[in-house]
Amino acid sequence: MSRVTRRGFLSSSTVALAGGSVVGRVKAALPAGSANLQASPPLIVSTWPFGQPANEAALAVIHRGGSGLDAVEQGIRITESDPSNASVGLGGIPNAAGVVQLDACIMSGPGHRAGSVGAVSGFSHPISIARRVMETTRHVMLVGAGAEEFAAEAGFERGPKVSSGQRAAWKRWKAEQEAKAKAQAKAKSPPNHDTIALIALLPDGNVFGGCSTSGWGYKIPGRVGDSPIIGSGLYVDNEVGAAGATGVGENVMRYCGSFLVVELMRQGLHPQEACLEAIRRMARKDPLGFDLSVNFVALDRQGRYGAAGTGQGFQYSVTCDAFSRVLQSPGLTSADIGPVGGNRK
Ligand code: SD4
Repeated sequence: MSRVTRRGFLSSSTVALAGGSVVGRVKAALPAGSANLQASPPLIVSTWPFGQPANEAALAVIHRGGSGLDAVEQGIRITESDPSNASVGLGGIPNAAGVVQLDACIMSGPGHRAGSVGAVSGFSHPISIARRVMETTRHVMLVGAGAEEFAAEAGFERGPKVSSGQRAAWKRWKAEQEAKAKAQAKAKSPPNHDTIALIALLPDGNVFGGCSTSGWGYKIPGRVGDSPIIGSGLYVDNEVGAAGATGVGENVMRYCGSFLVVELMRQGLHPQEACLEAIRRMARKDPLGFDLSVNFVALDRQGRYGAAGTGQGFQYSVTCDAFSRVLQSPGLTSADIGPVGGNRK
C-alpha cells in the first residue's frame, strides 16, 4: 500500500478514486493497524508521523507517575514547540491577514471534563491554555481576545505570532493572491492541514485526549475549525474510549465526527471499524462524498486502536511499552460508498 504523507492527503481522494476498489485495501490494512500489533495500556495514539515524538513524551510522563492530563498536555506541547510542524503551535500557518490563530482542546475521561480555546494568537501552547480553562473556570471554551486576556493573566508563555518561514510563505501567498485576484478560490485550497490529536488510555482504564492546530491555512480571520470543538476534533468517553480528527474541519464539524466514532465504538465496533463506518456514514450523506478529506484516530478501553481516512487514508502514530510505530490507516473512496442516503444528491 502506498503511504500518504501528511502534506499529500488533501489530494489523496482523487488519487484513490483512480485506484479502483478500496474494499480489499481496507481488509488488508486491518491487521497492520490492529491485530498484528498487540498493545496494552499505557497506549497513546495520535495523528500523523509527527505524533510519534509526542506519544513518546506522553508515555514518559506516565512512567514518571504523571497524570493522563499531564501526558496529553506534555505530549502535545512537543508538537507545538516544533516550528517545522506545518500547522501546530510555533509552526502555525497564518490566516489570510497574516496572523496565526490557534485552536486547541483537552478532555479528561474521569469527570467528563473539557476545556478549549479558539482563534488565540500570540501564545505558543494553546493546549495548556485549554487545560487551564478546564481546570480553573466554569466554562469549556474561550475564544479570541477573551482567551488571549485569560492566557496573559495566567502568565502563559508568549510565542512568536508567525515563524519566519511561515511569514515568508504567507507573503508569497499574498503576492499570488493579489496577482490572481482570486482570494476566495485560493482560500478553498489550503497549503496543508497538520493537526495533532492525541488520545491516551492509562493502565487504570482512564482515557484522556487533546488536540491542537492553527487550522486551515490562510483562513478567514476568526474562523474556528473542528479541533477545539468537543465532539468534533476530539471526544473522550471514559466508558468507551476516545477519538480525534484531522482534515478539513468544516467537514468534521458538520457531523460531530469524533463523537460519532466514539458512539460507534459504544455499539461494539472495533476502533478501526468505527473510524471507517463514521466516514462511510458521512460520505453517504454528504454532497462531497469521499472528497471530504477527513481522518480519524480512535482507541477503546480494551486497548484496541485504529484509524481511517478518506482517499488513501493517512499515517498515524501508536505508542505503548511494546512498540512505537507510524502506521498507515486504511482509506475509503467512492467504491466503498454503499447505498446513497440522506440529502446527498
Ligand atoms: C481544521 N481540522 O482547522 C483542522 C485542520 C487539520 O491537520 O486537521 N489539520 O480544520
